[in-house]
Amino acid sequence: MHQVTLESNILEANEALAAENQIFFNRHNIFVINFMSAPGAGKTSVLEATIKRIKSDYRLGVIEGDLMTTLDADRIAALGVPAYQITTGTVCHLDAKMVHHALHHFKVNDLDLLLIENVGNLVCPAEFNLGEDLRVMVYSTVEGAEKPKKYPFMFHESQAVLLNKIDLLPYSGVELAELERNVLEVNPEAKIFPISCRTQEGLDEWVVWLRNCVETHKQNAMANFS
Ligand SMILES: Nc1nc2c(ncn2[C@@H]2O[C@H](COP(=O)(O)OP(=O)(O)OP(=O)(O)O)[C@@H](O)[C@H]2O)c(=O)[nH]1
Ligand SMILES: [Zn+2]
Ligand SMILES: [Zn+2]
Repeated sequence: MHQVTLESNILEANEALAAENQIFFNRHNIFVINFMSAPGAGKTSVLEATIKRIKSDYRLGVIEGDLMTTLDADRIAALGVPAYQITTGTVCHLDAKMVHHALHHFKVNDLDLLLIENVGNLVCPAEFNLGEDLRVMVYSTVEGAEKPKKYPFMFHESQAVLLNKIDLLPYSGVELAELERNVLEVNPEAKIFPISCRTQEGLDEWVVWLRNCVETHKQNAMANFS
């Protein structure tokens, strides 16, 4: 019982800070994406593939969340994009306060898009709002077609679900159509992209959709402003 109360207090406090982040992002015209997945599903690989496709059109910044190392931020910095690594120690998700602090390490007036890679964890990152505009889940198809039913929350909370590593499908016995059905059962609104960061299949389609989201958001923001 105590634990439940404590958790709801933590989540409430986080919501308040996330709302502040959102106001800040809107004021600075920064579109923010929160990438979530279980460990190793391919978040950093998706970021690399996405950045290569959009970096000439948008001014990018990346926040990396990890328990220990700066390995992921090093991979992003190698692409010439400003990257800041939050090392959470034992905390298995990012929260709004950590993102707020990380923002001090960026020139926020020079950002169009902020890409956030959450800590690899299939459960609690989806509970912590960061003030983002878009939530994207990366799922490694080889983990099984049934996982959306067993771990529904992150699938439910994401606007886009990237079904990664489809190059491995022939070896895994997982049926893509069944996996897609299960994602849609949990989240009928989800936009699903089967992709492979190894072969690059499906990534162009994902980036077309992403660009469209960003442009729609910009137009809505301008309409509200005028
Ligand atoms: N075969 C195959 N391997 C992939 C694909 N995408 C990523 N990988 C591999 O999967 C492993 C994990 O990829 P990452 O991009 O580091 O995954 P991540 O979600 O960022 O991992 P964490 O940050 O540790 O949670 C790496 O060895 C990648 O090379 C893919 O589409 N196909
Ligand atoms: Zn990563
Ligand atoms: Zn956690």
